[in-house]
Amino acid sequence: MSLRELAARRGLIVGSCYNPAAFAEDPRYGEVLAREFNGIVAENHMKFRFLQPERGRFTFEVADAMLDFAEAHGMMARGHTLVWQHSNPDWLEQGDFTRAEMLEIMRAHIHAVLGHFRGRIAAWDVVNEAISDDHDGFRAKNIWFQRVGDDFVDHAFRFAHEADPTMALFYNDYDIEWVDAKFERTYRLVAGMLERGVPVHGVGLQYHTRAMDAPKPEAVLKKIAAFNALGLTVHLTELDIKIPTQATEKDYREQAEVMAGITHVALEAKDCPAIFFWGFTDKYSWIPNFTKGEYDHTLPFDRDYRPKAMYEAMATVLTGE
Ligand code: 9MR
Repeated sequence: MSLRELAARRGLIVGSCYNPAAFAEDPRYGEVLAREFNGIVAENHMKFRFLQPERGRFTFEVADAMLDFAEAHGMMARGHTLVWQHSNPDWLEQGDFTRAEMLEIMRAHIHAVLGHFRGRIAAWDVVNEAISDDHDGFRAKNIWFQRVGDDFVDHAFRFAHEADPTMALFYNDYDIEWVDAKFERTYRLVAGMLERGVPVHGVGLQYHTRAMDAPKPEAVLKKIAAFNALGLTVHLTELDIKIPTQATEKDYREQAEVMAGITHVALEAKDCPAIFFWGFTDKYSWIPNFTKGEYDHTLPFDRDYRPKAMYEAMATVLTGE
Protein backbone atom coordinates (compact mmCIF):
# COMPACT_ATOMS: atom_id res chain seq x y z
CA MET A 1 0.00 0.00 0.00
CA SER A 2 1.24 3.52 -0.74
CA LEU A 3 1.97 6.11 1.94
CA ARG A 4 -1.09 8.12 0.91
CA GLU A 5 -3.41 5.12 1.28
CA LEU A 6 -1.97 4.28 4.68
CA ALA A 7 -2.16 7.92 5.75
CA ALA A 8 -5.73 8.35 4.53
CA ARG A 9 -6.83 5.40 6.64
CA ARG A 10 -5.47 7.27 9.70
CA GLY A 11 -7.07 10.57 8.66
CA LEU A 12 -3.70 12.07 7.75
CA ILE A 13 -2.40 14.05 4.82
CA VAL A 14 1.13 13.18 3.78
CA GLY A 15 2.40 15.74 1.33
CA SER A 16 5.44 17.06 -0.48
CA CYS A 17 6.58 20.29 -2.00
CA TYR A 18 6.52 20.45 -5.79
CA ASN A 19 9.28 21.47 -8.15
CA PRO A 20 8.00 22.24 -11.68
CA ALA A 21 11.41 21.80 -13.34
CA ALA A 22 11.75 18.30 -11.88
CA PHE A 23 8.20 17.51 -12.96
CA ALA A 24 9.00 18.60 -16.52
CA GLU A 25 12.35 16.84 -16.90
CA ASP A 26 11.70 13.52 -15.17
CA PRO A 27 8.49 11.52 -15.71
CA ARG A 28 9.16 9.43 -12.61
CA TYR A 29 8.85 12.54 -10.46
CA GLY A 30 5.13 13.04 -11.16
CA GLU A 31 4.41 9.30 -11.08
CA VAL A 32 5.86 8.78 -7.61
CA LEU A 33 4.43 12.04 -6.26
CA ALA A 34 0.89 11.13 -7.35
CA ARG A 35 1.20 7.51 -6.24
CA GLU A 36 2.56 8.17 -2.75
CA PHE A 37 1.28 11.57 -1.58
CA ASN A 38 -2.14 13.10 -0.96
CA GLY A 39 -0.84 16.59 -0.27
CA ILE A 40 1.12 19.17 -2.31
CA VAL A 41 2.63 22.64 -1.88
CA ALA A 42 4.65 24.76 -4.31
CA GLU A 43 8.30 24.84 -3.25
CA ASN A 44 8.66 28.30 -4.80
CA HIS A 45 5.98 29.24 -7.29
CA MET A 46 3.41 30.76 -4.95
CA LYS A 47 5.96 33.13 -3.41
CA PHE A 48 5.48 36.86 -4.03
CA ARG A 49 8.17 37.27 -6.70
CA PHE A 50 6.70 34.44 -8.78
CA LEU A 51 3.06 35.50 -8.47
CA GLN A 52 3.54 39.26 -8.89
CA PRO A 53 6.83 39.91 -10.75
CA GLU A 54 5.71 43.43 -11.66
CA ARG A 55 3.32 45.55 -9.67
CA GLY A 56 -0.22 44.60 -10.68
CA ARG A 57 0.89 41.86 -13.14
CA PHE A 58 0.17 38.39 -11.80
CA THR A 59 1.60 35.13 -13.19
CA PHE A 60 -0.42 32.16 -11.99
CA GLU A 61 0.37 29.64 -14.75
CA VAL A 62 2.92 27.44 -13.00
CA ALA A 63 0.89 27.29 -9.79
CA ASP A 64 -2.29 26.57 -11.74
CA ALA A 65 -0.62 23.67 -13.54
CA MET A 66 0.44 22.23 -10.19
CA LEU A 67 -3.13 22.51 -8.91
CA ASP A 68 -4.47 20.80 -12.07
CA PHE A 69 -2.11 17.92 -11.30
CA ALA A 70 -3.17 17.92 -7.63
CA GLU A 71 -6.85 17.83 -8.52
CA ALA A 72 -6.37 15.07 -11.09
CA HIS A 73 -4.83 12.99 -8.31
CA GLY A 74 -7.04 13.96 -5.36
CA MET A 75 -4.33 15.82 -3.44
CA MET A 76 -4.93 18.49 -0.81
CA ALA A 77 -3.02 21.70 -1.55
CA ARG A 78 -1.36 24.12 0.88
CA GLY A 79 -0.53 27.67 -0.19
CA HIS A 80 2.97 28.97 0.59
CA THR A 81 3.41 31.92 1.23
CA LEU A 82 1.92 35.43 1.18
CA VAL A 83 4.10 37.62 3.41
CA TRP A 84 7.80 36.86 3.88
CA GLN A 85 11.13 38.66 3.88
CA HIS A 86 12.56 36.47 1.09
CA SER A 87 11.55 35.80 -2.51
CA ASN A 88 10.11 39.24 -3.04
CA PRO A 89 10.32 40.99 -6.43
CA ASP A 90 12.81 43.84 -6.94
CA TRP A 91 10.03 46.38 -7.41
CA LEU A 92 8.89 45.62 -3.85
CA GLU A 93 12.34 45.27 -2.27
CA GLN A 94 13.72 48.41 -3.84
CA GLY A 95 10.62 50.56 -4.02
CA ASP A 96 10.40 53.57 -1.75
CA PHE A 97 6.97 52.93 -0.26
CA THR A 98 5.25 54.54 2.72
CA ARG A 99 3.53 52.47 5.40
CA ALA A 100 0.15 53.14 3.78
CA GLU A 101 1.45 52.04 0.37
CA MET A 102 2.99 48.86 1.82
CA LEU A 103 -0.32 47.98 3.43
CA GLU A 104 -2.12 48.57 0.15
CA ILE A 105 0.44 46.37 -1.70
CA MET A 106 -0.05 43.64 0.92
CA ARG A 107 -3.84 43.91 0.73
CA ALA A 108 -3.93 43.88 -3.08
CA HIS A 109 -1.55 40.90 -3.30
CA ILE A 110 -3.45 38.82 -0.76
CA HIS A 111 -6.83 39.59 -2.31
CA ALA A 112 -5.63 38.80 -5.84
CA VAL A 113 -3.93 35.55 -4.85
CA LEU A 114 -6.63 34.18 -2.55
CA GLY A 115 -9.28 35.25 -5.04
CA HIS A 116 -7.52 33.50 -7.91
CA PHE A 117 -6.99 30.21 -6.07
CA ARG A 118 -10.31 30.22 -4.23
CA GLY A 119 -11.67 26.69 -3.74
CA ARG A 120 -8.43 24.99 -4.83
CA ILE A 121 -6.28 25.46 -1.73
CA ALA A 122 -7.13 24.26 1.77
CA ALA A 123 -4.72 26.26 3.95
CA TRP A 124 -2.36 29.22 3.45
CA ASP A 125 0.91 30.11 5.15
CA VAL A 126 -0.14 33.75 5.44
CA VAL A 127 3.04 34.88 7.17
CA ASN A 128 6.31 32.94 7.01
CA GLU A 129 9.35 33.18 9.28
CA ALA A 130 8.62 36.56 10.86
CA ILE A 131 9.85 35.83 14.38
CA SER A 132 13.43 36.59 15.37
CA ASP A 133 15.77 33.74 16.33
CA ASP A 134 17.58 35.71 18.98
CA HIS A 135 15.35 38.34 20.53
CA ASP A 136 11.70 38.89 21.29
CA GLY A 137 9.72 40.42 18.48
CA PHE A 138 10.10 40.27 14.72
CA ARG A 139 13.21 39.94 12.55
CA ALA A 140 14.82 43.32 12.04
CA LYS A 141 15.51 42.68 8.35
CA ASN A 142 11.93 41.89 7.32
CA ILE A 143 10.79 44.57 4.85
CA TRP A 144 7.19 44.31 6.05
CA PHE A 145 8.25 44.85 9.65
CA GLN A 146 10.58 47.68 8.67
CA ARG A 147 8.05 49.56 6.60
CA VAL A 148 4.75 48.69 8.28
CA GLY A 149 5.74 48.06 11.89
CA ASP A 150 4.71 45.63 14.61
CA ASP A 151 1.17 45.13 13.35
CA PHE A 152 2.14 43.79 9.89
CA VAL A 153 1.26 40.22 10.85
CA ASP A 154 -2.18 41.18 12.15
CA HIS A 155 -2.86 43.08 8.94
CA ALA A 156 -1.83 40.16 6.75
CA PHE A 157 -4.20 37.77 8.52
CA ARG A 158 -7.06 40.27 8.47
CA PHE A 159 -6.62 40.84 4.73
CA ALA A 160 -6.52 37.08 4.12
CA HIS A 161 -9.70 36.50 6.10
CA GLU A 162 -11.42 39.34 4.25
CA ALA A 163 -10.34 37.86 0.91
CA ASP A 164 -11.52 34.33 1.73
CA PRO A 165 -13.42 33.83 4.98
CA THR A 166 -13.39 30.04 4.50
CA MET A 167 -9.58 29.77 4.29
CA ALA A 168 -7.51 28.14 7.07
CA LEU A 169 -4.84 30.75 7.87
CA PHE A 170 -1.44 29.60 9.20
CA TYR A 171 1.61 31.20 10.75
CA ASN A 172 4.61 29.10 9.54
CA ASP A 173 8.17 29.06 10.90
CA TYR A 174 11.27 26.89 11.46
CA ASP A 175 12.67 25.62 14.78
CA ILE A 176 9.34 26.06 16.63
CA GLU A 177 9.35 22.28 17.20
CA TRP A 178 12.91 22.33 18.47
CA VAL A 179 14.02 25.60 20.11
CA ASP A 180 12.04 26.46 23.24
CA ALA A 181 12.57 30.21 22.88
CA LYS A 182 11.24 30.13 19.31
CA PHE A 183 8.24 28.10 20.44
CA GLU A 184 7.53 30.59 23.24
CA ARG A 185 7.77 33.57 20.90
CA THR A 186 5.45 31.87 18.44
CA TYR A 187 3.02 30.96 21.20
CA ARG A 188 2.95 34.56 22.44
CA LEU A 189 2.43 35.85 18.91
CA VAL A 190 -0.55 33.64 18.07
CA ALA A 191 -2.08 33.88 21.56
CA GLY A 192 -1.86 37.67 21.29
CA MET A 193 -3.46 37.59 17.85
CA LEU A 194 -6.35 35.53 19.20
CA GLU A 195 -6.80 37.99 22.07
CA ARG A 196 -6.92 40.85 19.59
CA GLY A 197 -9.50 38.99 17.53
CA VAL A 198 -7.11 38.45 14.58
CA PRO A 199 -8.21 35.47 12.45
CA VAL A 200 -5.47 32.84 12.78
CA HIS A 201 -6.33 29.14 12.58
CA GLY A 202 -3.09 27.19 12.54
CA VAL A 203 0.64 27.02 13.12
CA GLY A 204 3.04 25.37 10.68
CA LEU A 205 6.06 23.67 12.22
CA GLN A 206 8.53 23.47 9.34
CA TYR A 207 10.57 20.67 10.89
CA HIS A 208 13.84 20.99 9.02
CA THR A 209 15.75 18.72 11.33
CA ARG A 210 18.87 16.57 11.76
CA ALA A 211 18.71 12.91 12.72
CA MET A 212 21.51 13.33 15.27
CA ASP A 213 19.74 15.95 17.39
CA ALA A 214 16.09 15.86 16.32
CA PRO A 215 13.66 17.00 19.02
CA LYS A 216 12.16 14.28 21.22
CA PRO A 217 8.61 13.27 20.25
CA GLU A 218 7.28 13.92 23.79
CA ALA A 219 8.64 17.46 23.71
CA VAL A 220 7.08 18.14 20.29
CA LEU A 221 3.75 16.70 21.45
CA LYS A 222 3.70 19.18 24.33
CA LYS A 223 4.28 22.10 21.98
CA ILE A 224 1.54 20.93 19.63
CA ALA A 225 -0.82 20.42 22.58
CA ALA A 226 -0.22 24.03 23.66
CA PHE A 227 -1.26 25.33 20.22
CA ASN A 228 -4.21 22.93 20.09
CA ALA A 229 -5.35 24.19 23.51
CA LEU A 230 -5.61 27.66 21.95
CA GLY A 231 -7.94 26.14 19.35
CA LEU A 232 -5.25 26.19 16.63
CA THR A 233 -4.51 23.30 14.33
CA VAL A 234 -0.91 22.32 13.60
CA HIS A 235 0.64 21.14 10.34
CA LEU A 236 4.18 19.82 9.95
CA THR A 237 4.99 21.75 6.81
CA GLU A 238 8.55 21.26 5.50
CA LEU A 239 9.96 18.10 6.99
CA ASP A 240 13.39 16.85 6.04
CA ILE A 241 15.81 14.87 8.18
CA LYS A 242 19.48 15.57 7.54
CA ILE A 243 22.19 12.92 7.85
CA PRO A 244 25.85 13.33 6.81
CA THR A 245 26.61 13.12 3.09
CA GLN A 246 28.98 10.23 3.88
CA ALA A 247 26.17 8.41 5.68
CA THR A 248 26.58 5.05 7.40
CA GLU A 249 23.95 2.36 7.97
CA LYS A 250 23.62 3.72 11.48
CA ASP A 251 22.74 7.18 10.16
CA TYR A 252 19.95 5.74 7.98
CA ARG A 253 18.65 3.74 10.95
CA GLU A 254 18.70 6.78 13.20
CA GLN A 255 16.87 8.75 10.51
CA ALA A 256 14.21 6.05 10.27
CA GLU A 257 13.70 6.16 14.05
CA VAL A 258 13.24 9.92 13.91
CA MET A 259 10.71 9.47 11.11
CA ALA A 260 8.79 6.87 13.14
CA GLY A 261 8.70 9.26 16.10
CA ILE A 262 7.36 12.12 13.98
CA THR A 263 4.65 9.91 12.53
CA HIS A 264 3.61 8.93 16.06
CA VAL A 265 3.49 12.60 16.99
CA ALA A 266 1.04 13.39 14.18
CA LEU A 267 -1.12 10.38 15.04
CA GLU A 268 -1.16 11.02 18.78
CA ALA A 269 -1.57 14.79 18.81
CA LYS A 270 -5.10 16.07 19.23
CA ASP A 271 -5.01 18.16 16.04
CA CYS A 272 -2.03 17.66 13.72
CA PRO A 273 -3.54 16.21 10.54
CA ALA A 274 -0.79 16.92 7.99
CA ILE A 275 2.88 16.01 7.46
CA PHE A 276 4.43 17.70 4.45
CA PHE A 277 7.99 16.83 3.36
CA TRP A 278 10.15 19.49 1.70
CA GLY A 279 10.46 17.32 -1.40
CA PHE A 280 10.27 13.54 -1.56
CA THR A 281 13.32 12.42 -3.55
CA ASP A 282 16.92 13.21 -2.56
CA LYS A 283 17.46 14.04 -6.23
CA TYR A 284 15.82 17.46 -5.77
CA SER A 285 16.41 18.45 -2.14
CA TRP A 286 17.61 21.98 -1.26
CA ILE A 287 19.80 20.60 1.55
CA PRO A 288 23.09 19.50 -0.14
CA ASN A 289 23.48 22.92 -1.71
CA PHE A 290 22.37 24.84 1.36
CA THR A 291 24.72 22.92 3.69
CA LYS A 292 27.63 23.09 1.18
CA GLY A 293 27.74 19.34 0.83
CA GLU A 294 27.75 18.49 4.55
CA TYR A 295 24.28 16.89 4.69
CA ASP A 296 22.16 14.87 2.27
CA HIS A 297 19.68 11.95 1.97
CA THR A 298 16.98 13.90 3.83
CA LEU A 299 13.82 12.57 2.15
CA PRO A 300 11.82 9.28 1.94
CA PHE A 301 13.06 8.34 -1.59
CA ASP A 302 16.64 8.19 -2.83
CA ARG A 303 17.85 9.67 -6.12
CA ASP A 304 16.51 6.66 -8.05
CA TYR A 305 13.10 6.89 -6.40
CA ARG A 306 13.74 3.85 -4.24
CA PRO A 307 11.98 4.05 -0.88
CA LYS A 308 14.46 4.32 2.00
CA ALA A 309 14.35 3.10 5.59
CA MET A 310 12.61 6.32 6.64
CA TYR A 311 9.82 5.57 4.17
CA GLU A 312 9.39 2.07 5.61
CA ALA A 313 9.43 3.49 9.14
CA MET A 314 6.61 5.89 8.34
CA ALA A 315 4.61 3.18 6.57
CA THR A 316 5.01 0.81 9.51
CA VAL A 317 3.78 3.35 12.04
CA LEU A 318 0.85 4.31 9.78
CA THR A 319 -0.07 0.65 9.43
CA GLY A 320 -0.29 0.52 13.20
CA GLU A 321 2.18 -2.31 13.67
O1 9MR B 1 13.43 25.17 -1.05
C1 9MR B 1 13.27 26.53 -1.37
C2 9MR B 1 14.41 27.01 -2.27
O2 9MR B 1 14.34 26.36 -3.52
C3 9MR B 1 14.35 28.53 -2.45
O3 9MR B 1 15.50 28.96 -3.14
C4 9MR B 1 14.25 29.22 -1.10
C5 9MR B 1 14.07 30.74 -1.26
O4 9MR B 1 12.78 31.09 -1.71
O5 9MR B 1 13.15 28.72 -0.37
C6 9MR B 1 13.26 27.35 -0.10
O6 9MR B 1 12.14 26.95 0.68
C7 9MR B 1 12.07 27.54 1.99
C8 9MR B 1 10.63 27.75 2.32
O7 9MR B 1 10.00 28.55 1.36
C9 9MR B 1 10.47 28.39 3.69
N1 9MR B 1 11.19 27.64 4.71
C10 9MR B 1 12.56 27.29 4.42
C11 9MR B 1 12.65 26.61 3.06
C12 9MR B 1 14.08 26.19 2.77
O8 9MR B 1 14.90 27.33 2.68
